[in-house]
Amino acid sequence: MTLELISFPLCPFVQRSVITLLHKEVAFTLTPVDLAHKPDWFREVSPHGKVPCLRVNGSTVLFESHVINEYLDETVPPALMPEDPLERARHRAWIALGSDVLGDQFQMMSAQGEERFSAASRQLFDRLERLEKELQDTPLFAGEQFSLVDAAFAPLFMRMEILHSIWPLQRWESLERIRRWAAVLMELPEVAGSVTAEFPAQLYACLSEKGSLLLRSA
Ligand SMILES: N[C@@H](CCC(=O)N[C@@H](CS)C(=O)NCC(=O)O)C(=O)O
Repeated sequence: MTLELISFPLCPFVQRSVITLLHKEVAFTLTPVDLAHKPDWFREVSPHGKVPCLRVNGSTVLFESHVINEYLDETVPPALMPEDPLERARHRAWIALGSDVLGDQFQMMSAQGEERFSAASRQLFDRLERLEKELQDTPLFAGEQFSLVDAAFAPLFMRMEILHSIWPLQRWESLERIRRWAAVLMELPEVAGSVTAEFPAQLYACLSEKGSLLLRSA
């Protein structure tokens, strides 16, 4: 099986799939795309013009990070989704919430004005506080075993920690269980290795280019 992940270096949805591929120790290639100038071949393979896309065996192209990750999970051991259908559905639901929160985080990071920043950060932290209540006192979402929920939230947490180091976010500080979970995730080789050493500087440069309020307030 050949796996080509069509990617963009700063995309947290791509990172979810990179983490899953690294966790499963499966060989893959990365094809970066300039999202500001999408090439024709990319428009043809990606129905919604977004990354990640996974090209399997040089032909079939999958899109949507949760679909890609579930396909990888069904075809490459070890299984990272629970066997029990109800528990599996619960994991899918939290992964979907993680996608919404990534949207909030993007809005918060891109906001140039106080009003948009406050609305995005309020929604982000309200949702994270609900997640905090769901967590048990375990190192990872589902206990000791790594799951696709871990792969889904790790990119969000990595960005939160970088943002928090630039501009301390009080409500992030107070999410004790999430931050303990985040600390465990950041130590995992598949998470640490899912970005390059330049990632924090690239994120900073992107925020600066957007005129992010976060940097102006730092
Ligand atoms: N729901 C999608 C979201 C993917 C997404 O939003 N990707 C962004 C980059 S982080 C993208 O490709 N944006 C390009 C565009 O919207 O034109 C997933 O989970 O894969």
